[in-house]
Amino acid sequence: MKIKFVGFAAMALLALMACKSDDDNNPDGPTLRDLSEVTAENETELQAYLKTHFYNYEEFANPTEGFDYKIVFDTIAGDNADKIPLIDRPELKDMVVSVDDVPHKMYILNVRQGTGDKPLLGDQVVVKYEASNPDGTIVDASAVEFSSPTLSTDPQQMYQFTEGFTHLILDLHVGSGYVENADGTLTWNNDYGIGACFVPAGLAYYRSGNYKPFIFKVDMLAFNQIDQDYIYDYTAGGNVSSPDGIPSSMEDVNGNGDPRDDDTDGDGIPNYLDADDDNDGILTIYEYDVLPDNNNNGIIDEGDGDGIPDDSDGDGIYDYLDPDNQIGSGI
Ligand SMILES: [Ca+2]
Ligand SMILES: [Ca+2]
Ligand SMILES: [Ca+2]
Ligand SMILES: [Ca+2]
Repeated sequence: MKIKFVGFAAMALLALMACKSDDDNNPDGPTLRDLSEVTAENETELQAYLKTHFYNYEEFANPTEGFDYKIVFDTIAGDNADKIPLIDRPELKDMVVSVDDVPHKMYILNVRQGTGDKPLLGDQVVVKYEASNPDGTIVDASAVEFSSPTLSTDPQQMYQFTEGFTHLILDLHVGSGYVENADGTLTWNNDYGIGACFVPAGLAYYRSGNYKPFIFKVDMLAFNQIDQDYIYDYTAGGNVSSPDGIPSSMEDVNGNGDPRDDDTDGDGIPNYLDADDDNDGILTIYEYDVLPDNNNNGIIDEGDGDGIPDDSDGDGIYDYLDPDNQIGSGI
């Protein structure tokens, strides 16, 4: 997929990353308020917002010609006194996410599901978004789409997006694609996922000293699988990219939807970043199914052509995750 980048969008991404990379352990970072206290305040503010505001659900249900398919929030008052508050909409759901053992309640408003597939954690996504506070202040927005992996290449960093924003993205499906215009711009087919989330600071920018709850709106346009493994190269004096043929989102060995907690060899590098998942000295790519020494049929470790994933020593562990057998043509 060909995706256009522009300077403004790239800057917006960097701003999000800079905020997220701040950390409790950073001696230069801000002294943070108590997380439980901030979360309780934010929950009260979000509840009040969701009870006193509605969104343009009638326009989405019966779109007039020229409707731009943007979510608009407004207060329930005056001419709008009879509107259904956000908190009572069937398309609003809540979930609880723990941060430092403090439960955080967040809300996802899934306005339109999208007709395509949905991304997994670790995929690269293309979205349009807007970040604001409940008082209406728009903090950050990309008028055009930008692209970023949802998993950082730094295993210590949770997400390149904030956690609340990531949960929204993972709830939405993409649409059927786009048309490329004569001038190179893209027009997305009008069937992509549209949603918003309402999150306390702990799932937004608490770690950078911003204690306000956030509202994120997202148009979910596209996603790609990416392959992020790296290896230390003594010649280069640092880590170099060494894709192993398995997309990051597929390196979720324990199947919990999160590739960050799968570290087969226990060396502190999760499999999605580890070019040799079982640390047997043979790179995963040589024990998997992508190079000429295997038959490249898309089945894990299917090297001998019998259609069954190879488990050479019969212990129930695929070769590429099994340190006590060393199958493959070499390193
Ligand atoms: Ca990989
Ligand atoms: Ca996992
Ligand atoms: Ca590892
Ligand atoms: Ca290996």
